[in-house]
Amino acid sequence: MKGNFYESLRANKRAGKKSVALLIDPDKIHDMVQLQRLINHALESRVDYFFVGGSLITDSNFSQVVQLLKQSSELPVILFPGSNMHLDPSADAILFLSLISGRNPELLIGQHVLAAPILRKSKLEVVSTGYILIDAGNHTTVSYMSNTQPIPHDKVSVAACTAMAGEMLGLKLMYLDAGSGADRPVSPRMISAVGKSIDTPLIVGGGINNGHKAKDALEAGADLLVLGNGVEKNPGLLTEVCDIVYAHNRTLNVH
Ligand code: 1GP
Repeated sequence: MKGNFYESLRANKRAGKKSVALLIDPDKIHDMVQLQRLINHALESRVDYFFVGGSLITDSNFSQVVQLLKQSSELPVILFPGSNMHLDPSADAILFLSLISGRNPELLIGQHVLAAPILRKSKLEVVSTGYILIDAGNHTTVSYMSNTQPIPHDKVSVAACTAMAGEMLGLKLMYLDAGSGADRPVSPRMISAVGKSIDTPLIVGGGINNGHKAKDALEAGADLLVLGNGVEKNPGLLTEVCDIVYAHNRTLNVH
């Protein structure tokens, strides 16, 4: 399905349809049997996308993970890279992340320059994404690894103006992230303010570890929810959140 990821997000947003991505961190996959079980669970739960990535990947099974995902399902596999080393041409698309909440030039443009010629040769769909880190109440790996300060949890208008500026710069997608394993997810108030400030699809993730938090984020205006850590701890969460999204989409008469 190369070339369709962004269009699917746009079409879903126009229709008011919500979706769910399961984030797979290759470092937390110890063997392919474990991954296959997770894939089967995700398919039964009816997730929409697989995201693959992590802020720090120390294991070398990145490509193996992407390949098994591609072999086992038709669902789009989207790279969510922590650095320019996390590229794999067999995926469908890549979130070409610019960390616009931070002021680290390496993550605003530096890594992108290194990755650009590799991406140009690949068939990956490249989706420019404004990546906005929000303070989570605890120190997440991403805030440490990115050497940036997240936007304070209650500074709603800073987040909204950051997203607005990102859209004006031509970024096609916005990702509000409290970071993996966040104590506090992004607040519904902030999601709502950001959503109202931009026309691009809005991804929200970080610390969504129960159905209430997922529902709050959806109702506030998230188009796509990303679940990672919470599913590792409680696999039932995935089905619970997918059921919430499915029920919402059924009211629109789209599935
Ligand atoms: C992290 O948004 C993702 O970048 C998912 O966060 O692992 O906390 O679900 P969790």
